[in-house]
Amino acid sequence: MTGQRGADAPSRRAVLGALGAAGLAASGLAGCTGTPAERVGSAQTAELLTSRLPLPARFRTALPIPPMKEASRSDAAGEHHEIVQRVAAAEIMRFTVARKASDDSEIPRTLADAEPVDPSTAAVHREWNFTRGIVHGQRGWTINGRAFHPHRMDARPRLGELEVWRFFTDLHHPVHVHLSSFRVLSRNGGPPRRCDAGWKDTVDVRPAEYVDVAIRFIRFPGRFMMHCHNLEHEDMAMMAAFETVR
Ligand SMILES: [Cu+2]
Repeated sequence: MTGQRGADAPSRRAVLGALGAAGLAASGLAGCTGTPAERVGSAQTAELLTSRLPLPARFRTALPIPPMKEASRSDAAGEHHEIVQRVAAAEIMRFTVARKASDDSEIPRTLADAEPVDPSTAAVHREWNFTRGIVHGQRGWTINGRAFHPHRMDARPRLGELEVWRFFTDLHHPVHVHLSSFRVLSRNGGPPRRCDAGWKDTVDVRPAEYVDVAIRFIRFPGRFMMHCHNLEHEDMAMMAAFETVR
């Protein structure tokens, strides 16, 4: 966040950034400043908004979190628990707009030129199926029916080659890939959503959906991860390791 918690702010444009580490990251900051806000960047794990602050005003930025019941967990004794998230909103920051300031800032119509990718040049297509499954004999979450194992490489992408990865889901899974950002090509075979534009580190795959992304790993050979960004799911084995090779 720019500014400080509870601090005075001038009446000019503010940029609010939030890095999310919630169990389920389906949340948003939109509208929280009391003035129209525009999204200038987003991934599932981070959101960037800008808004011109009115004078005088006091407002709080709150993070609305939809009520949800999601995830289940088995504890060490094998006992099964449903996790119910009841938080409706969390207050994360308070502003007092206390002094006038000139501001002729404008948001450009185009924020950045993301170079086009041509999926027809992809060297490899891979499919990743995010579903409930059995993890060490208990209910958990799996990718392609398998629980995470740190020494098993589930893919070996060649550095520099374009790949198309298709993510299938049973329920809602925000899919996060380490090392390289990717571009969302399509959802359920149709066009991507508006929020899919630009480079992404995570794609929010909705229940019973499949999403195609184009990804190219460059520079670093080694072992990396992909996983569902829902903490309860990644903690219950919904991760896969892959190794980039030359
Ligand atoms: Cu998940």
